[in-house]
Amino acid sequence: MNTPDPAPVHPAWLPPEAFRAIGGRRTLVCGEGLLVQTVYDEVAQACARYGGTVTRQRVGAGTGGRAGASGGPYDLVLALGTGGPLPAGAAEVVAEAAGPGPDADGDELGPEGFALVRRHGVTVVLADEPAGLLYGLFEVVRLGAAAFGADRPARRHRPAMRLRLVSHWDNVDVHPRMGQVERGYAGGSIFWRDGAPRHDAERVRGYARLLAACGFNAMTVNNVNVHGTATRLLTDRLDDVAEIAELVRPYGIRVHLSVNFAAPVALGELPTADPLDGDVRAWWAKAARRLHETIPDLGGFMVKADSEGQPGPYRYGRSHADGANMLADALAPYGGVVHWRAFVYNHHQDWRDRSVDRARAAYDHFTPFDGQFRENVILQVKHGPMDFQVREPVSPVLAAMPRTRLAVEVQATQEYTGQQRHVCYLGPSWSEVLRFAPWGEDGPTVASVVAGTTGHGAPTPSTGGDLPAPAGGGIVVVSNVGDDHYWTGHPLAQANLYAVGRLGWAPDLDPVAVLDEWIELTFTPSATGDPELLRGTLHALLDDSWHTYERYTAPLGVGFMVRPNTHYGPDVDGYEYSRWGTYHFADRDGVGVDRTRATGTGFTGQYPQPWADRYESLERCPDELLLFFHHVPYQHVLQSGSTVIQHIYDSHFAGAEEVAGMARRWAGIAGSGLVDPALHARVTERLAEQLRSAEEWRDKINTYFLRKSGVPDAHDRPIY
Ligand code: GCV
Repeated sequence: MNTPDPAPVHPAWLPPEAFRAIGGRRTLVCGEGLLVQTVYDEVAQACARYGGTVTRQRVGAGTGGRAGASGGPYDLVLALGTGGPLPAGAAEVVAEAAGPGPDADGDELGPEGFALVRRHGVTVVLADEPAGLLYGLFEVVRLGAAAFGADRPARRHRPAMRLRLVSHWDNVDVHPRMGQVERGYAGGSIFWRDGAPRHDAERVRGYARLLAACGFNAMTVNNVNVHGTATRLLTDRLDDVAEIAELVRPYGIRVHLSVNFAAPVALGELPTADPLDGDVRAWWAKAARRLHETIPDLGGFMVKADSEGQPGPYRYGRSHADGANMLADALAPYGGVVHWRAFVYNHHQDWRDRSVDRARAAYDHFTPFDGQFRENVILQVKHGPMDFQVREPVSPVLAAMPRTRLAVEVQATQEYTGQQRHVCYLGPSWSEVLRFAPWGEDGPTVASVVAGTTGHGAPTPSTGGDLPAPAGGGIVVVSNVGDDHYWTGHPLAQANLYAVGRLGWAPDLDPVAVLDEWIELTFTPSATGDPELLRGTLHALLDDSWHTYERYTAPLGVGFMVRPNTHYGPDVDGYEYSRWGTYHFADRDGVGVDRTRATGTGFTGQYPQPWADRYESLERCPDELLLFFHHVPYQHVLQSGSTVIQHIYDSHFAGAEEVAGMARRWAGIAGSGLVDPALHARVTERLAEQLRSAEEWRDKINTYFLRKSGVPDAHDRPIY
């Protein structure tokens, strides 16, 4: 067994000080269940530190009600609605929190919802089920002292999406090229080391707590590329998964497992993995039964099939629906789901063949099967049609499968956005994706598609009429966490994980307000000095950092000008003549990919109106996506009034300049006591690298395009 790292792990958005407001008060916790116990333990821990009291009231044995209402008075009551008499004072407030019953839209609080109200000096959180109480507790933590101030009218909180899952690309064995965590920029895996479990219970438990506090309820524990030992997590290494499930269960996090579609063959048990073969189906049914005997609340499987060399149903002449449904049938008796990834494309492309377009691939592969997937299959769609570039249009698949449960997949690990060496707060980017309205302004959003609420009277135009929405598949985020002291390598990258959890819970939240929550929880409670200076500095660094990153890297939505393999730093032609299908087609006359119906690959036709026409039109296509959809001459005039070539120069100079400004701003709070000196030093070191890299991007990109186009910079700045 490996020895856990003795260094204390950074508390991230749950430092003890964040519980000060609760810990100094009198709390009553009412109800039964594992998660209610967690709520009690959390409050008890806070009280031990800050001198408050907590009382636990259980349902009385044999009475069917609470074993008598405990005295009080209380400042905070956290109660399950199922519980019987409450102390005087609290009871009326609870009645108000319980409200008149279901909302106007007919929804109950549900398994994870809660109501929060403050009246007559008592703050009450009421939930129908234990998970709701836990989320309610973390809402009180977020509110801090404000939870105990002025009266608050009763407000119901429910997650928009039922499934909010963190996907770990953690390898069990160390992969020769990808290491312990594929695309991981925060050290080793918190679960695995060199083919074995790490048994670092404290860290895993702490992680589950952080996840619950920002709204997640599920995670996978191994990479979607399943190799070697990882295949056996399904069979003889199942106990390793059970150990993790046990640790995260008290925080309402369910474990899912990434599986190898060809596991029966890879494990040497069957000659085929054909999904229609009776023996194969029986093999999976047995595997699922064993899994659920060991981990009764296992959430299900995640599968990367027929993608980037992973095995899948194509090998047997079967469809993705055949493959996914076979696994879904195996899991159905236990209520499990299959997350089937739509990231399927030809990765042996010839750049000269303009008829193939990687952006088209997911739609072409999957939409013919709309309506053919089982109800417990979730098609997991990357937010853009390519691969987590800093700017992509929203994937058209999300608007094209009204009879399929869809999940949107986003990437917190900053594979293409600076690898946690650069500050790049992605909340605004994810918010744009979730708020995107594929059928036009007044239509449903991506958030409602993946929440499964588009059927509530909203048209699902691909079928021309109203359809009941399939249950939503929710949001999946590729984790940015490792065994680094700060969890995420760059301490400020914690904000990304926090934000995506919150946006999965409430996609309408303003990402800058979410950032503010994160700042308030993570930094302010322990800061000495002027908290407004700290808040201002962090906002100055983070708020617009996604746009800043976009400015100094690949322009106008063209993407993929990164170094092959590592995906860090600029290499304009690095992927231009390779097999991966990621081209920008820059030549002496112009740049960009013609994806129009009129003269290009026809990708614009995969969108519903109004976007199909808007993207098709050179005049109306949004500037920031122009080169994704069109090949244009360098002197093409953007809607902004600038030419493409001048925009490239200007944005690259501006982006690098902004990073220099960020570094100066951060240096301004050195030695102020506002943040821990070690954290300050870590961010300083990363900002220095970000500045170096941004200048490298600026110079490489500008030089490349100056040389290609021969058009000088209007401001005659040095370009080298
Ligand atoms: C897990 C990109 C990454 C791969 C990743 C893949 C995926 O291609 O570079 O490392 O593999 O996406 O999402 O499956």
